[in-house]
Amino acid sequence: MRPQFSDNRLEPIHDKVLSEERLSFDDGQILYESPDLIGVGYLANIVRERKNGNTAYFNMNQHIDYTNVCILHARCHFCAFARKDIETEGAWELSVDDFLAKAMYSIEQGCTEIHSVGGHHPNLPFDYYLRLLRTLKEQMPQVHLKFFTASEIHHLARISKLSIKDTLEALHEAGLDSMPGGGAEIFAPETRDKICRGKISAEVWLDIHCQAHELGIPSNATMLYGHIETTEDRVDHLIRLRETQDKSGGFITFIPLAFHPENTRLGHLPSTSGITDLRNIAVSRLMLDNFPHIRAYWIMVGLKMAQIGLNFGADDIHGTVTEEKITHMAGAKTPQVITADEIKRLICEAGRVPVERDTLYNEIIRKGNKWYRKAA
Ligand code: V47
Repeated sequence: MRPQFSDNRLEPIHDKVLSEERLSFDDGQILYESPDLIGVGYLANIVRERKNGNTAYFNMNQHIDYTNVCILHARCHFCAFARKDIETEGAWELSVDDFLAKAMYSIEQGCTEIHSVGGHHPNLPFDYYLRLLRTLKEQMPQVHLKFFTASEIHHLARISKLSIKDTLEALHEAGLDSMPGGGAEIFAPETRDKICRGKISAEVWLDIHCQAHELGIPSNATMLYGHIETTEDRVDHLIRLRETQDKSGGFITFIPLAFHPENTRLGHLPSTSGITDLRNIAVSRLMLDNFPHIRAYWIMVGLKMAQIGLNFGADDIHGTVTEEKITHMAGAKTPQVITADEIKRLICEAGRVPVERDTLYNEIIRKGNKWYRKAA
């Protein structure tokens, strides 16, 4: 039975979704502007269930940010995390030993992934990053290390005086398993320039991910929404990611990131609404036809919205986290940790089937304190 859309511009998009035809830039604009959010969510859910059935994924992970000292601290207007130097209030740098101690604690709690990003530190030598990865891999070889945004990789290439490819290869060899999707912000050059002048361009961000994919390092992608970007900027961002994925194929998950204004230089802007959050989840599911997974990142959209997001295109709710800085320093009211049982309860209540995954979406099986990856 065909649904009744209150916005008839969704009719031809519905036909395309049913016949698995790629959506155009104009379709993306309509999806962002349509007053029929339920209709947009219905369409996204078709793609979500086609790709991932009734499953909703989560993982047991820990965020450990090695430093927030950042040479770009004055450039990124959306950031409440960065500090000028270690003397500034709220700044930190973790030694390899401190990092290891935090990671060990998480591993004892059953985490399968460490997610780590940091500022572009002016003095930490390249060797610090290699030692960090090597030490963790030695101590916890079964744990997946998802480290360093493309922007950090660019910084590391600069301080090591290596090419991007050689930098990635050295990090991979030291233990890097995949890269998170941060640093993408918004690709459209005029808007990007206004919110983070001097940060790597869209072209460089995309090229670094392509090079990582060629070396067998998969990655995620993000888009920061809810600041000064236009709907054209959002559609442009999604299409650039889709085109890159056509070429390189190494993106795993797309994570729309809801801007949190508190303590940032964009603090006059309002927080995103539930409608905007759900729409970004749904439109990304529809436009990114070649991305296997879309995440409702509960840290940023809240647990309640993430739960609803599972019926608006998302098939993943992120993980247990333990300690999160980037969003909480910008005023997030969500908790910093949630138990696996609570995640499972929320997923079941949303009518989905919870599956614990590792970073690459292999199912995790647990027996007592032990876990292993289910053979495909
Ligand atoms: O690049 C910074 C964003 C990103 C704010 O790949 C902010 O699995 C909202 O990318 N309000 C880093 N967002 C986080 C990130 C991420 C998170 C979870 C999972 C993964 C993954 C990646 O956070 C930054 C920037 O776009 N950000 N400040 C803020 N005030």
